[in-house]
Amino acid sequence: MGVQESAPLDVERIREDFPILEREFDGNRLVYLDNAATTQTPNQVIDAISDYYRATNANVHRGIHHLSQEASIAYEEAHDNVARFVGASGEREEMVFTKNTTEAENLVAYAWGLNELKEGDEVVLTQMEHHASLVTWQQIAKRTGAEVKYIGITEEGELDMEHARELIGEDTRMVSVVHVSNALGTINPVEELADLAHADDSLIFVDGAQAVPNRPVDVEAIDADFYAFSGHKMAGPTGIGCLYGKKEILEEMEPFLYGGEMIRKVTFEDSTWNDLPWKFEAGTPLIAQGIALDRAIEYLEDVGMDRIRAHEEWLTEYAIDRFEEFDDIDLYGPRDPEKRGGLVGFNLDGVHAHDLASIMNDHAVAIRAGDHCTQPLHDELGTAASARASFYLYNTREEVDRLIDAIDDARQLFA
Ligand code: 7TS
Repeated sequence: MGVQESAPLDVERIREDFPILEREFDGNRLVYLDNAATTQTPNQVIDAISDYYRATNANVHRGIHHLSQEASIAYEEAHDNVARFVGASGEREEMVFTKNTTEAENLVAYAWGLNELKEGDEVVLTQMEHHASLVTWQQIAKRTGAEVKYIGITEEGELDMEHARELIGEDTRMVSVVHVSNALGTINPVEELADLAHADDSLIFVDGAQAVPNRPVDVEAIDADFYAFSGHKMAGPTGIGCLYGKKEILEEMEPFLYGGEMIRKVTFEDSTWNDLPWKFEAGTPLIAQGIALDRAIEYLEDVGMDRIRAHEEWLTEYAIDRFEEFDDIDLYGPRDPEKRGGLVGFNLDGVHAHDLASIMNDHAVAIRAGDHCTQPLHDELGTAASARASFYLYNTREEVDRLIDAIDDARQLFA
């Protein structure tokens, strides 16, 4: 196979931090391969949440008492740390906390798109966009008269860059692309797409929900204008997402939500806005979640993002090799593990993906089946649904074998 046989990570040690992985169902140890939907949470992050409520809980920005000061410092510093984690040198001013990636997409679509787009303008997406991006830009385009165009994909499941060069032109105002596809696993050439966008004075929004959790990401090296991701897909809690935006663009943008915390001066007639990023964080923000996400990032950095990436490649290579033993399995996305993230979408001939996931569940193997919020992509692939196994730093090759055994069981049942 041309790869090392031992895991790049000390998985046994890592698994001690994730108590949920010890769960058993009908005597079978859980095999959790649904990490692209949400990842599990280590004790360190669970403790950060309970420690916060036990010792620090207070509202931020507004109190002068000890607890509020402590909570404010921890919450504000979380922005700096998350910004640094993805290479944003503007620190907190360039890092807005949102509810999730979806809200980050909507923030930009409403606050920038609704004000800036007009008839004749074009928004260029890819055919592999998650609905979070696709539906959002589609609806904002309808409201503004702008047109949405989609970069096609090749047989191999990669972006058709020739098509991208044709589509991105002088009418393009926004290019919104997924960094790593949640359905195909494809890693897209976002640096090249950023160059294409900027050559035509367009902005670029990169959806990094499946990229930031498992590889080093540098938003400045990509030259992304906006970059979004979700805490719950990177060992953090639910309820927090992150929007990186270049400071000069965020400064020019109107707010997305109005209310307390995001204002500087309010009269009965008008209001002015707070500094970045608070201008985009109306109301009581995601305090516990932000602090816990900071702890998740520290956890991932301690393990090492390069090593997490290597581990996923090591698992994906093995999974693809195992899948390729069978000619009744259709695999989606590029075969080369260096061109894809740690997830594998597939279908087993003659078995609906939902039935497959249900048989997997009988083996305590958790995978996802469906359209993975990429319905138009599945139409292009000619299938209503696919099954998907997705890996994280605590998964093992033995778990991939359990997946393959469970598929074999499905094969026997449906034969
Ligand atoms: N973008 C991509 C590429 C995603 O994979 C997801 C979630 C989102 C955006 C939205 O993230 P959220 O945190 O706002 O929900 N993807 C999936 C998935 O593949 N299965 O469940 C959620």
